[in-house]
Amino acid sequence: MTDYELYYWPIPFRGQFVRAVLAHAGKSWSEHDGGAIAKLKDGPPAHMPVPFMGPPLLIDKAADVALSQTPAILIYLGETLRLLPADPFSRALSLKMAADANDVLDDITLDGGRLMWTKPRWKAYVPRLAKWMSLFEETLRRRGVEAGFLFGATPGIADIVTATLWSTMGDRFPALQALLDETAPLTAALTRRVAALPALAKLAAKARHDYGEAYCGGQIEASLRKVLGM
Ligand SMILES: N[C@@H](CCC(=O)N[C@@H](CS)C(=O)NCC(=O)O)C(=O)O
Repeated sequence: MTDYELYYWPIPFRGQFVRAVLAHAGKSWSEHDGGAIAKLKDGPPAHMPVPFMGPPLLIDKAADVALSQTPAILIYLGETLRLLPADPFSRALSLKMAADANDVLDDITLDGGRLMWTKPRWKAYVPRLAKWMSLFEETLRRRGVEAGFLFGATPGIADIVTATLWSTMGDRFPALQALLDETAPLTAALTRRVAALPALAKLAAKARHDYGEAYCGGQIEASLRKVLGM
């Protein structure tokens, strides 16, 4: 009997934010395979635990509630697992950072593979990816995050999401890790600190074991690997 049920593809992409928060909080969850996700997603809304277009979808069994939309799930977990700061502005800033991280994933997949990466398209995009990195960096700089975490003495949703975004990407694509190290050193350092926390390091090792090199999956990942010369 697990605490949660997660519907997400067997890849370390958007749903990895949710896995990371659950792992960090010491919660247990079970996952459904691709067939079950497709059946639910393509079935009638009346049969859905929550009306949703795309996974992740999380069911909190004890509370008997279900949510989709990654930032909504993250904020719900932040509230219920006490991983959000106390003051309203910092809470909203945590949501803003989760939404930014989710937007980066839309960007790097060209909105879920509506188009494929080509060399010219990637070349034109790299400054925007570097800009995303420098936006995280500026937030960290303004908050003076040199050794600790974004909103206090312990990691919260914003730290976990930031670290999961950049560590998963950097681990799969060394060229993008190099871009992060060069463009956003505070962010790279926070990412290393948070990703090294035992529960998150264990989750990353599990992702490597379960999903191999996979990142966002599908043809869009193949095109990303191609433009990165991999
Ligand atoms: N805005 C949604 C996007 C969800 C989404 O795009 N999910 C992808 C996987 S990363 C999917 O499989 N979508 C299928 C679809 O939209 O039909 C979120 O933040 O959760």
